This record gives sequence, structure tokens and C-alpha cells, in this order.
Amino acid sequence: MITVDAQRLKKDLIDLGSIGRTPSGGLSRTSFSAEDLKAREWFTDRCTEAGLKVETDGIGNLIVSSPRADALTDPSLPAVWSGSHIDTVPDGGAFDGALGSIAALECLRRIHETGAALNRPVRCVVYADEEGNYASLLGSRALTRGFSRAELETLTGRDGDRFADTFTAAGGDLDAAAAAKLPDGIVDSSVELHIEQGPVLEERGIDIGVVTGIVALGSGTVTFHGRADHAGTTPMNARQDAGVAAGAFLASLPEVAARAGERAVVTAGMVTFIPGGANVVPEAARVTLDFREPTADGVAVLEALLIAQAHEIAAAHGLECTVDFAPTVPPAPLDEGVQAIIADAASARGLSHMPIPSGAGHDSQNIATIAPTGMIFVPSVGGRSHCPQENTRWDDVARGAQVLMDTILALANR
Ligand code: HGY
Ligand code: MN
Ligand code: MN
Ligand code: MN
Repeated sequence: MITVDAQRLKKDLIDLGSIGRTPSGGLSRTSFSAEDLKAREWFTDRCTEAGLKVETDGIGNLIVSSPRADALTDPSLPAVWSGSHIDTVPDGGAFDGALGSIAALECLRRIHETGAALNRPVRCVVYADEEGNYASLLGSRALTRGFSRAELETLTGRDGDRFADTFTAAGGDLDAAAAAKLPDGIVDSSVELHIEQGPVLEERGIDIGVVTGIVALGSGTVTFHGRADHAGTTPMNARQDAGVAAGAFLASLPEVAARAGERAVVTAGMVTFIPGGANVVPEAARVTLDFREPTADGVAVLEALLIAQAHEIAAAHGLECTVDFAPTVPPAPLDEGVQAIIADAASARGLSHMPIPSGAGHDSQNIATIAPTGMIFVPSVGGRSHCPQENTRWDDVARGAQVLMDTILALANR
């Protein structure tokens, strides 16, 4: 058995949580932004000061290894991967992604420090752009599904910047990014520690969530096309107001989700009016959509309903609309064997645990397409996440990290 250093873990989470602070107390570390690059540099420093080796792959994922531990095993064997992400949503919290990244680092540090000889290598991984500023789960998707160079050149961020520009300015190479897809036989198994980002574990007083599966993720934009006019001289019945059509579409989203089923969710997180002047009738209105359902069929039904609704509302307002959706990230049932190892690890530590589905998307749902994968949840205070109020109690952080440590060792010594 190896024990994690809970105090060091807490200090690292606090220190990482100081990078990218916003005036409201949240965190903004959009992928490949100056704040994200600072956080990557900080993370890399923690690894190198511990004697670990950090490699950056073509899409910007950080892959961390212990030369000492690799010398005590067969480094050519498929490795046990554990990690998460350190990019955040705008004004997000200090635990989403950071917990799983730092806890995986702590586990690898402890393997390194103790000189443990394992049956296979272990890797700590920080995935790029998990929050999908450019594409949902970008880093893990590049490893498993791959992106063509042409696809990467179409990606834009929420600030309207091109991924190609921001990524290359940060030192990235598009050809390397387009070649990041992993060959077979690299990953033996994978486990990610993450906050639940919901209320269930806290409400039921359960220490550990053994994740059973992750929802399907749909995303994209709907743009309503109208006509710019003077706000003062254009009669209301002579307008082609894209903003009014977008408003009617937004108001209809709860009903569209209900038609797709009780587990369907739809979020319009951003609306952009073009040209965006208070005294200009909007010529265009672009609505971002994030839509999810636990099954591939369910999210396909939801997508079709959203597209039909957008066209119906556009027609009712005498406008056109264009729909631009990304390929859906498939749902991921997580590996039963890894789930059992997590449950056994929790029980062995005297911790309560329960099976739980994930309504949040995670890199694990991509990694699950190439290797047996599991996820460990710890409670979120008040069920809140993607906001400055996001919080998890330190004893839950420590317990989750210890269950992660025990799970990694069990996977590495199978
Ligand atoms: O949006 C999500 O579910 C994840 O936090 N990226
Ligand atoms: Mn996350
Ligand atoms: Mn998130
Ligand atoms: Mn995730």
C-alpha cells in the first residue's frame, strides 16, 4: 500500500487555484490562454522538481512519467493512465479537472518516491482543452478519434480566435496536432478522479462515486439571419430582427428538451448579436448549444429536434437560419472491471460508495474507446460546479486521492 501526501495535495490545489483568478473569485484558464500556459508551466515545475519527466504531445496534452519507476518495470508495456485537465470554463472553480490532475501527479510522485516496482508503467496525463473552448474534449479526442489538419483549422474559441493561431502562438504545431492519434497498445487502462459536479453524493452522505457511464455530448451553433436596420426609424412590422427570433428559440428550449426525454438537457451558454449595437436591429444572432443525453440515440433525437425547431422559428419570423454542429461525442459505459476495483478500494478504506452516472462530459469518455476506463467521484458542496462557488471538502479530496492511488496500484499490478 502507498499513502498519498494529503497536505502536499492540498497545497498544490491551492497554489494551482491561484492561477487565473477573476475579480469574482472564480478561475478563468481558457485552454492555451496566458493563464493556462502559466498553469501548465506551474504543473511542469511540480513534476520536474519531483524528478518526473514531462512530455507534451502533438495536441498539447502533458504526459508525465517516472524514469525511476519505468526502470523497475517493462516500459514497453501498455501503461496505466490517470489524469484530467487544468483548463477551466470562464469564471469556473478550483476543483473541476484540477483535482484529478493533481491527484494523479501525487500518485505518480508517491510511486516514484517509494521506488515501487509495478508490473506495468504508470502515466499522469493532463488533457488539453477539456472544457471545449475550441472543441469538446479536444485533447483526448485527438488521441482517440483524431483531427485532420483541415478540421483543426476550422476551430474557433469563444473569443472568436482561431485555434490554429492561438495554438501555434503557444508553440504548437498543427501538423503534429493532426498526427496526435495514439497507436494501439499504449494505454492498458485508465482511471480519472473528478468532483461529481452534482448533488447526489452529498445528499446521500456517500464518500465515493463509482461512475457507471458518461453522457453523450452534442454541441454547436444556430445562427438566425435577419437584416440590420435603424432602431428608431424602422417600424416593428417592417423588421427582420434576428435577435427576436433567437429569443423565441431560447424560450422554446425547455420544451424541446422535454420532448427528447426526461434525461435530456440543453444549454444556450452564449448568444452573440451581430453587429451588436444598441441602436441597430440585429442582422444576425448566433446561439451556442450544448446538449446531452445518456444514450447515442437520445442525443441524436435531441439534435434533430433542435434543428427542426430552429428552422421552424426562423420561418415563423421570415428569416433563414444556419446550423453548425460538431460531431457528437458518444456516450461511454465505463468498464465493469475497473468499477469493481474502485469499489473494492473504497471498501478497503472503510469508505461508503455507490454507482453513479455522469451528466458531465469527461476525457475518460474518449479514453474509454481505447482502453478499460473508470472514474472516481467525490462530493461537490451544494452540488455546484462551473462557478466560483465550486467546492469540495479537503477530507473528501484526500479520500478520493487515496482511492485513486489504490486503484492505480491494483491496475498496474494486475
Ligand atoms: O462540460 C462538461 O461537462 C465538462 O466539464 N467539460
Ligand atoms: Mn472536468
Ligand atoms: Mn468542466
Ligand atoms: Mn473531465
